[in-house]
Amino acid sequence: MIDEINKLKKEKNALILAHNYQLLEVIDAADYVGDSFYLSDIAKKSDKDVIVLCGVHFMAESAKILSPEKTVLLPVVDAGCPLADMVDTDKLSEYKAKHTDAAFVCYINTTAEVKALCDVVVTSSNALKIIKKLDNKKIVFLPDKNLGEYIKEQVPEKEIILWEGFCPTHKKISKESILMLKDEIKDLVVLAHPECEKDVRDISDFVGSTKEIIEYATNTNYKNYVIATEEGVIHTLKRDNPHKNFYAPGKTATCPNMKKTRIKDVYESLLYMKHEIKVDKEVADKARRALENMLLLAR
Ligand code: CIZ
Repeated sequence: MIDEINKLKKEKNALILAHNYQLLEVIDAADYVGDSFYLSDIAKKSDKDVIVLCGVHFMAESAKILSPEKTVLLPVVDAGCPLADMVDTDKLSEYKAKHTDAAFVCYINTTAEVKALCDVVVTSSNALKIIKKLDNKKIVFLPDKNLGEYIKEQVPEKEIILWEGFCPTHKKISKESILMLKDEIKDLVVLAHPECEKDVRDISDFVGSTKEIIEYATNTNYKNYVIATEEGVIHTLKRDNPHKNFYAPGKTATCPNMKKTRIKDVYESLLYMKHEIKVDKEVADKARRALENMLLLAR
């Protein structure tokens, strides 16, 4: 299938991008693997005509907004993100009317309509850096409450108003499952994603995005790590660091949406040019401004 995919890639002048949470069979077929910021940036800079984005809907949408001239394909049409669906645009407009002195900062895990209503988009890799650079003292951060709370702890000088959103997969990672592993395994280093609950973050040795977790585990010389984020990251870490041990905190850290894409979906996506992502022009133009602000401020 990889050979067929490579043939189609040449024929259609296409690039395959995969998120860190994808299945290993998809990661192995991808030209680039990373977080959504990295993937959007690669899509934007690429000279290919077609981008196959193996991830969830908001990621393909962000790539399309940043590269409107390209054809962006999402192999599985119903690969969504429950966190991205936790913002109602009417409620967001009410917040905007109420907090006119605030900068509206949204996580990349949002729909194009929500990005269009915000000043700047952030990812877990660059949220802290970008929020520190903003002139506004007051920030409305949406939708992930845990990531927002984590930033709030690092930037006490800002008044950060949080939304009540959460990632169901990260929410299921429990402090108890980590403590149990720590009891069993000596010198276990705990690496957690900021979308985890506060009690998990508080017992962690390092908190960071998927990219930062991968870099930390690869560039340090410990033997045993527990990875408190979606388990796809563990497969990549094991493949690239065969002499280290990586443990999952229990059996719950699997994002069902990220695991919908199989290698055969990537093949069919290229073969039938499905599913093409389209974004309304007016919404895309406004959302692009917020995404480009991210690219600018993250430098
Ligand atoms: O930014 C991303 O792609 C997400 C959703 C998480 C991360 O930390 O990479």
